[in-house]
Amino acid sequence: MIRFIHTGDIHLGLKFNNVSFDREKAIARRREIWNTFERIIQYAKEKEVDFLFIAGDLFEEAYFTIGDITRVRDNFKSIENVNIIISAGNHDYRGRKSLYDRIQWSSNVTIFGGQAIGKKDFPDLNTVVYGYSWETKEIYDKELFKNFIDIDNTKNNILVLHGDISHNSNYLPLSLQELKDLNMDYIALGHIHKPQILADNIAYCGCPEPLDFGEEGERGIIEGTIINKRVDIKFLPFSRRKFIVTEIEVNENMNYLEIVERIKNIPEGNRDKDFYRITLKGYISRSIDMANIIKDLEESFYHIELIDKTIWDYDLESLEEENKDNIIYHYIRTMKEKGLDDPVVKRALYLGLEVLLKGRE
Ligand SMILES: [Mn+2]
Repeated sequence: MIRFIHTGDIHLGLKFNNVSFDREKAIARRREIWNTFERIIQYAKEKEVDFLFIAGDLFEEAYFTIGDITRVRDNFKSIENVNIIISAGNHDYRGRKSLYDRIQWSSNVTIFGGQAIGKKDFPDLNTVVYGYSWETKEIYDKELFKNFIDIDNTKNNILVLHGDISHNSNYLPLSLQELKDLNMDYIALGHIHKPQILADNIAYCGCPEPLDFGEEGERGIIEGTIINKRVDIKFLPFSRRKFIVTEIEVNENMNYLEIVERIKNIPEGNRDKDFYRITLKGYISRSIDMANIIKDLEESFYHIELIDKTIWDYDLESLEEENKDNIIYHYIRTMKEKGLDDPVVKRALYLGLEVLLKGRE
């Protein structure tokens, strides 16, 4: 039996320059990614796994320093009983001046090269691990498996690879069928940040920490075992924070406090920790001060972005009364005849009124 952890797409060192949260949170997020990486290392030690597979994009080449890579090395060195296997990806590609080659690694670390698929034998564990590191930022068509030699089926065979399961990609296009045809016991993939188990023995682990609002949902690592050539994997949530994008419906009968409470009681996630982007929809009383709502909520959430898509509610009877001589009256009458029970008509009426009333002012 062998035990492993599969991770990748950690993006250590990322600076978060183009995100919607502020500088302070960006700096904190950068530190959190380091902490999560170090939690993975600790977890691998506690669980006494045989292998830690890192399927590329361990770090951000553009922002990484020799000090940073030294910190990575020291982490790896601290779990010398765990075999660490790295296939570099597009963000940490192993080019001529790669940081991977500027440091002395402990003997438990294997970093694959980029000419062809490499192979490392672990006879004590009856396991062979295959891998391949990117040497450039993009790979169009590599025909990686063209000359792939038959594997030894008496051993556990594992492939660690960073690539894109897609017909047309600049990021090492792969097909699920060609991967299946390799007859590996497990294929640990990286590149896609959303965790996806593609077959019993093929998975993207996803990033352990989500990087922005495009990366909603649970993030974590994959834990697995191979017993008598049968792989068993499970996804383990591991991220410190989540990104949550959702909508909340309000109505014209809700007062200020009720609206604030409705948002605070959002069922998804944990407002002390997670990043929220909430779109507010429905009709809202004209007396509600949206700017104040946002201020009040900022104190209750670690991070909240409120997108206001509400429609102002109007007192139709008094509007008709005040506008007996003009178009507003006729507009309300016409729409009422169409039937305000139809939500599309009601929405059209209220949006139209907003325009007409603004024009009048
Ligand atoms: Mn990638």
